[in-house]
Parts: sequence; structure tokens; C-alpha cells
Amino acid sequence: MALSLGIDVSTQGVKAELIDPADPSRRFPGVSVHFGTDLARYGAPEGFRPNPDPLIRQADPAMWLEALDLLFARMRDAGLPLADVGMISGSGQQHGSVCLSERFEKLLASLNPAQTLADQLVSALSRRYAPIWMDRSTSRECRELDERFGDRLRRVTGSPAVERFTGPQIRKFARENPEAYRETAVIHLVSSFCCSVLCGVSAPIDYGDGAGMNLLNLETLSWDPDIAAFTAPRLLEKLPRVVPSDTIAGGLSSYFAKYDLKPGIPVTVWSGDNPNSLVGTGAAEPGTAVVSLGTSDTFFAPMRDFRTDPDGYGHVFGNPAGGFMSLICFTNGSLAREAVRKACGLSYEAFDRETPTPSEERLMLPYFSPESTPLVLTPGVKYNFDPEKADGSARARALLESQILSMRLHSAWQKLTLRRIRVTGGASRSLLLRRIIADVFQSEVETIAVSNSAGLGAALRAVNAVEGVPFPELFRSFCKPVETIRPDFPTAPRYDRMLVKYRKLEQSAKSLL
Ligand code: XUL
Repeated sequence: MALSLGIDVSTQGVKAELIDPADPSRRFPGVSVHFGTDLARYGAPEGFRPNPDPLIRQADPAMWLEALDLLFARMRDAGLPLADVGMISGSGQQHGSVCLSERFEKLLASLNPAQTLADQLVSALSRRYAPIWMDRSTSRECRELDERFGDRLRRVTGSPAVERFTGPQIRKFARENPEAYRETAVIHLVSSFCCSVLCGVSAPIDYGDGAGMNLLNLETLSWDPDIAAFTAPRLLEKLPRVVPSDTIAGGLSSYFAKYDLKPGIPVTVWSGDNPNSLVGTGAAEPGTAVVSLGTSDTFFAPMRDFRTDPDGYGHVFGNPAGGFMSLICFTNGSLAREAVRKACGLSYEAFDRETPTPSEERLMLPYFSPESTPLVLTPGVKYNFDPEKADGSARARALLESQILSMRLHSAWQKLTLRRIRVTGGASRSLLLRRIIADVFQSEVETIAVSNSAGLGAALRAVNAVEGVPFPELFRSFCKPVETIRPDFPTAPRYDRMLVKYRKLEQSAKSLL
């Protein structure tokens, strides 16, 4: 069987995960591109263009295109056997939208390998910068959608109107810039945009990522005509088709032959980073949840029965392995951990060491930037203790325990019977954090060998779609746990108490922030 390539276009960079479906033990060197360090000229050290308004978070799609070219060049130069790749898929940060004019299709069909992707495609952008998932500037549009559709929006799309979701973002664009909106022929997500570039034709959106738009009716699995019509004029005409996650979007464009890739190999439709990670962590059976610790932290789990969060923080997306998945997103993940680490002058090791559980029950609300869960538009940090009187490691522990307590609090609506939590993402390397997750949830915490679960999930989806290998078989081969942390049972009452205190702190602060 040929090799499978998964590409992950995330907030801070782009990574590749190459696997050999016939030999799961075969390892290939990891290749990545970091927007801040490798593409510093875009002025987006954290993946978005700095803006004085903290609610506005936009990125340059040309940066993503340049990163793709650089990633393929690095893979080729690192000697990866790209000529043996027989299938590709990918993963994109969710919710970000790329608006393109009619030129897009024409330019894609005639890509010239002597030029770069960015140089050839930038003129097709009808909106120069793409709002990404960190953007919170659409409160007005969310209010309008809620007023118009009430609870129906949550019941059929799986989420109430959410600031970072694509529908409210499109409504704002159409209101603020009607001319550019009119010129827009197609609106892609980051995932379907990158997939289009690989196949040289405008690609569909999959159910996994499409559900993060406030536009997909999860009962009919098609765009909801009423919601689309209210969101923006003639929107249905501008949305790509929405399809199951194992759909082949097309064959690889001959542009990529310069990187030794075979033109025409099947490209499976891309999905969002969280749906891909659900697959990449092998967490498709009920009883397993995933905690992904990246720029944002997310908590997600497969869903047997479709249910929605009455508080509106949890979302329902399509599960690429079938059925649905829940997702709760906490914006202040690694960015908050970095802020506390720097403020306290701590080394990375201080976060990685497992230290004895303290008797103090210190808590903080780490809203260094606007937060999605709970919704906080004005950043602010609050403590239930005097931070000046606590040393750096006590403050770090207060942050980590608070982050995981918030996850437990806001995931309770799913009424999960958890047998295990699988952890992934950069910060899952922290032993202290893994220990805290095991104790706060009183659940086993498992780590899998591959840390880029979104890229691995994409590569596994491609194998499933192209070769028909069932997911359970792929999970047994590629997602075996390499370490299990068992909960320390005597800590349970401490965390039950802290959960009550945390809920009160959050409630008291919501009115202040
Ligand atoms: C999920 C979310 C983030 C992004 C970036 O709803 O907004 O997790 O997908 O990772």
C-alpha cells in the first residue's frame, strides 16, 4: 500500500504527518513551518495580524499558501519519499473563512509550477484577510441571528450563534463591505481552501468542519436555506457543497510534481483540526474523551445520541468516523500558560515536573485574551488569592488546576461516563498537567505516540477513504496508548470542593469582566 500524507494547517504553523499504512512502526522525520519564525515578514508571530482591537483576529491566506510551498520543499529536501505517497488529506484550524472571487477556479486550473502558490492565488482573494477562530467581533450579528431564530439555531446547527463561527463572520463582512461580498463567488473554510489548492478545483466542505459555521443543519446534513438566506444575500450560491468526510475531493494538481509528488493521487476532503484529532487519537468509541492542549484547549468526545449544551458553550460537529462529536473550546490555553510562565520567570521544566498536590485551593480566571468558554469579551485575570504572596510554581498550579476545572464544569452537560481521556497537543507533554487532568476528572489519562493528532487523523482518514481500511483497525495500529496515568483517588473530594468554588468565582466575575 502507498504512503499516506496528512497536512495540518493550524493557528501557529503547518506540519506534515507521513505514515506507512502497511507498517505502522515506520517513522518519518517530522517537518513543519512556523509562521512566527519561518515567515516573520507576515508580521503574525502568533498566527494572526496584530490588531489594536483584541476582538479582531485575522490572518493572511497568502501566509498559509507560502507555508504550504515551504512545507513541501522541506519534505522533499529532508529526503522524505514523496514519490511513494498515494493519498493525501488535511486538517485546518476551524471556523476561519477565505472569501474568493470567480478568478479562483480559473487560477487553480492553470497553476504554474515556476511560480509560488501565494503569488498566483492572492489576486483571487475578495477579502484580503481571513477572520480566524480567535475573532470575537461579531456580537451584533450573533444577537441578530439569535433574535431571528431563537433556540432553533442551537437545535439544528448544534450551537447557538457563536462569535468565532463562520456564519456570523460572513454576515458582518456582507454588512460592512457589501461590494466585496458581492464579488465573492465562493467562501471556503481554511480546510476546504487548502484542499482546493491541492486538487486544483474548488473543494467541498466536510460535515466535521461544516458544523462549525452556524449554517449546517445537522438533521438534514445540508446547508439550512433559511439560516443561510438570513445570514447574507445569496449565500447558498457561495457555499461549497457539504459532504461526508470520506469523500474524495479530486486528484492532486500537477503543480505539486515539483516536490516529487505524483499528480492525480486522490485527495480526500479536509476537515477541521478537532474532528481530525478525534480520529488521530483513536477516540471514536463512547467512553473516551480527548483533551487537546494547544493554542486553545479543547475538550471533545464522540456522541452516540445527538444532544446540545443548554448553556450554549458546547458544540456538536460531525465525527469523521461516523455520527457526531461534542466540542468545547477554551481560548486561553497555551497562550495563558505562556503568559503565567513568563510573568513568574519559570522554566518550561517547572510546568513539566509532577509536584505533590498542595493543601491550598488556589484558583484563577485566566482571561489574558477574550474567552469563548465562558464568553468573556473584555480580557481580565482574577484570583481567589493574592498572587503577590504566592510563588511562581503555586501560581502555575493555580492556572493549570483552574483550566482543567473549567473543562470539567463546562463538559458536564454531556453526562459522559468516562473510561479514559486521551491527551494531545503541545502542552500534553507536561506531566503535571496530565496528572491534574487524571485527578480533576478522576479518569485514566492516556498519551499516544504521535503528538500531531490532527495531522495523523488526516492521514488515517485518507487511508480509510481511499483503501477502505476500517477505522477500528487503523486505531489499533496507529493510536495505541504509550503511557497511562491513573487517578489518585484521595484527591477526589479536594477537586469536588474546588469545582464548586471555581463555579462561584466564574459567576462572580462574569458580571465584572
Ligand atoms: C474550535 C476552535 C479551535 C480552533 C483552533 O471550536 O475554535 O479549537 O479549531 O484550533
